[in-house]
Amino acid sequence: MYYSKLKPFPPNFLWGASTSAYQVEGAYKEDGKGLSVQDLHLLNEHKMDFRDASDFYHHYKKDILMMKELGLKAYRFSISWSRVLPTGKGDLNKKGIEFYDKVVDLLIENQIEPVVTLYHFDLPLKIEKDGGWFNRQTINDFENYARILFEHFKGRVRYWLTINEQNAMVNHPGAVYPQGLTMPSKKELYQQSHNMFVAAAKVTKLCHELLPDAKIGPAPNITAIYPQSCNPEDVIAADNWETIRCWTYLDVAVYGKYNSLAWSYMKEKGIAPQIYPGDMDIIKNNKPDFIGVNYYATATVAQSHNDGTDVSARAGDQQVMLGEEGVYRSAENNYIKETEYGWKIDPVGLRTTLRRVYSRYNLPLLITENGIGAKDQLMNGQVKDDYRISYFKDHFYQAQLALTDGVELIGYCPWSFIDLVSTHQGFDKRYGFVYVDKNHDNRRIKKDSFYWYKDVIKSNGSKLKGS
Ligand code: BGP
Repeated sequence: MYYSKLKPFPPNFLWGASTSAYQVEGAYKEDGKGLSVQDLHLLNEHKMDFRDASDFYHHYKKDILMMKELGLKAYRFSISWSRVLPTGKGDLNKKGIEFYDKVVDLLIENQIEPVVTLYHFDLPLKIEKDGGWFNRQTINDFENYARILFEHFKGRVRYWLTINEQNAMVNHPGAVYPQGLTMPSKKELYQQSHNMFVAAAKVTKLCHELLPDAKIGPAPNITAIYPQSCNPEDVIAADNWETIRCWTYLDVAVYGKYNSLAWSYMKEKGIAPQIYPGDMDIIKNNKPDFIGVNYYATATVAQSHNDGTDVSARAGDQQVMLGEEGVYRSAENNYIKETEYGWKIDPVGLRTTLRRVYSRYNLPLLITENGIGAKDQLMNGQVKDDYRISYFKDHFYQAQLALTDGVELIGYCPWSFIDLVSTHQGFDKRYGFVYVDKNHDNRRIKKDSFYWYKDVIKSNGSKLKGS
């Protein structure tokens, strides 16, 4: 639909940027921090490990001042559970929580709203070894950890995210099961996921009780799935995968019940989780206040052949759809360009995704991740990332169109504020507005996109147009 006039971004729009603890902090065992599953990532030619990351732990003051210079209204980051509670439970690590005190206070001092993710892929290793999310005790441990944070940051943190990309952890468990850990079966993953739903609902309840002024929600990886053609069988395949990959997760969180198609799928595959008495009541009675949307790229799929060839051979990550026997096959889409890492660049898909999420759930939406990973080059002290500027120009414009469509979009936190360790490609793949020079003591260099984004925020997005 075309509009003669676009709705302006609201005056309190949360122009932000995102990171996660294990991807930026470094200091992986400093000041009493316990190990998380992410600390097991091994070095190889592409993947540096996460032990040093962007060394935000030692650079946070300068980094937050750069956020201020950028004009950020919000900073979405995660707290490392094992920095606060080294084994995931038991005694509080005072120095660990003090680090987050300093971060939160400095953000507030600079009028930057902290948006805190409780758990972003970095389960404390001890908890994982005791059974991880498969063990129902982890639900209680997560609740205790959240209680500590809610009580501690009361009045300071008003936006909370429960679990980052629960759906990516089910569909691409490699991100959270580095070498040295046993990869669970699919059935176990679905049980873990069910336990996470219960944990998120309990924490949502706690947040509402302890922090009546705060808002809390999930942050799944959501993307519209296109059918390869108007062949009705392709349409069914797209519906299958969009439901199984995306809506299942939000339907449980928001409506308090499993999507019927997703449930039929789980039954057919023999992976339906065991639901314990009281689980669905807790979930149903504790709905999120908003939905965090991590959007990178749409995907295109075709009808299943169901002949043993539906799963493609190429290696997958969270945006590459591999196909699933009897459910869907991955397909090409010649209308859409892609990044050098094979992720589709689909700004219009962002508008479609936001419209679909909003019309299904009618809750305010916060874009908690979106961005382009690239092999940025530092030359003569500069990073000329015009491709990133063009990416965000197009995506911000489509977000404004979604706003005009009526979507209640409260903010946009691109991934990422600063270069950080990519989940799959280490430091080769950079996302930040700020470059981290790994060869010179992690020094920071503002990229061209930093200055461009600064103007966007300053003008509250009033000069945007798609390229
Ligand atoms: C999301 C994760 C982030 C981040 C991002 C980019 O799925 O929530 O933690 O990693 O994807 O992905 P990658 O690092 O694999 O390029």
